[in-house]
Amino acid sequence: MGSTCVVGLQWGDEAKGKIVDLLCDNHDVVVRYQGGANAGHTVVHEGVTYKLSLVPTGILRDHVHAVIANGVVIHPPALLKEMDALRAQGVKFEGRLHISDRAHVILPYHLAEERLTEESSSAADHLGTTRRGIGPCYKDKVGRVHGVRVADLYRPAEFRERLKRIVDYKNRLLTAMLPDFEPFDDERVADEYLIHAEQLHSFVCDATSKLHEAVAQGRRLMFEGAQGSLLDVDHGSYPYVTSSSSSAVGTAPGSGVPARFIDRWIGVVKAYTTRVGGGPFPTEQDNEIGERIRRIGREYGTVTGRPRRCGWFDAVATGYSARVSGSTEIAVMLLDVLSGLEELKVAVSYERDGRKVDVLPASLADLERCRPVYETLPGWTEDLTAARKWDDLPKNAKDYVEFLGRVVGVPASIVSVGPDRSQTILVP
Ligand code: 2SA
Ligand code: MG
Repeated sequence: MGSTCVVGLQWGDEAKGKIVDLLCDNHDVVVRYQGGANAGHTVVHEGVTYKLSLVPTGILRDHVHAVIANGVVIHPPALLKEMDALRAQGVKFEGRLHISDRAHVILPYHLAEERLTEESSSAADHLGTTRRGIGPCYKDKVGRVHGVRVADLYRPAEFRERLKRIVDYKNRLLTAMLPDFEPFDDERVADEYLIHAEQLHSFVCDATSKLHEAVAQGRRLMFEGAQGSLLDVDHGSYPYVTSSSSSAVGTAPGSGVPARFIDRWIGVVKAYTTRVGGGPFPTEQDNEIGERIRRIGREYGTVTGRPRRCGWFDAVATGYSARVSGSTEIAVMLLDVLSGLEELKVAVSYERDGRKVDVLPASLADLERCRPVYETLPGWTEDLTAARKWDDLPKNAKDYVEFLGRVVGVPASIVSVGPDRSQTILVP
């Protein structure tokens, strides 16, 4: 058996963490390859709830090595805080957590820059980000001149000197643009980050080489996506996306491990759709159906607490992202949330200006004009949370799952009816 990739096929929060945790039984290394502390994974493991953000889910299993690879952007205070919280819950990382020296570092001015675009600019330009400095850090990475990588923190003299120039540049920009901006003191920032660097030192390594060694030794890797494929900077609903390759295409650039080593590509979907933040959402139900889903599914952002927008399953958007992410199977999560709805709708195509549309259009304006064309399926009244095998599910629930597989284009292999490991059904 080879390596696996687990990504969300919608706009994030598909409960990927549960699937990753389950599959840890058969994997040796779990790799985060993109995103940063904007991610929020809630995992219930042996009855205990863990909140993970930057640290890969695999950390909860003693036999698993957890790698924060080069494609991730790291905010050291956020990472250290998360590590402290996990330590307090009894998780031990020594020798198991590996942080890439090529990963980029989020600095305090990135958070200020995000305030600039999310608060001070015209409301029409607000994206509804998590304000964790993700976009500005990736911008500096691609822009090259101001990018700071983890390795840079271990050359203190050069780091101080370079930070002075960067902070001077950012201060001038931010003073001009942001009302009541307090300029940063580069020496203080450097002092603070050098202490963080010291605390993280024993975990920092050449993660790319470590992963290559693991592959050569026949270890099984699992790539854990954060956010969802429709938030991918290249393939998602741009510009309402995150700044990384959050679909499965990001595994290779984000880790240095070629995609040919991965043979199982799991696309995780919710039985409905949610989205947090701005942007088009054709099947959104801004009504009592959406409220019901939000209430029963507890659909609030794990990082920001924002209520998530809720709606019907969108097979146009999800079929598209399954193709982009090369999904070989889908895992259908939170099926139990739909119990009690008389009928269920699934968008099977869109209609724009009287014409049928089967793919996600590139232009935001076009996507905003798309109206979903629904197919209606009968619901079920039974509570599903006690179901443990396929035949425990009512017929209409089985038909719904099979229908999703058909319209997305890859079969459903796993169904989840609750957060616990035991609430997982393998589709025969
Ligand atoms: P950012 O902060 O630059 O990545 O925001 C850009 C868009 O990406 C969305 N985004 C997310 N969507 C769903 N879940 C995410 N993680 C948290 C969670 C979010 C939270 O698990 O609930 O707590 O609010 C996540 N991270 C980024 C974001 O909403 C923007 O639309
Ligand atoms: Mg989440």
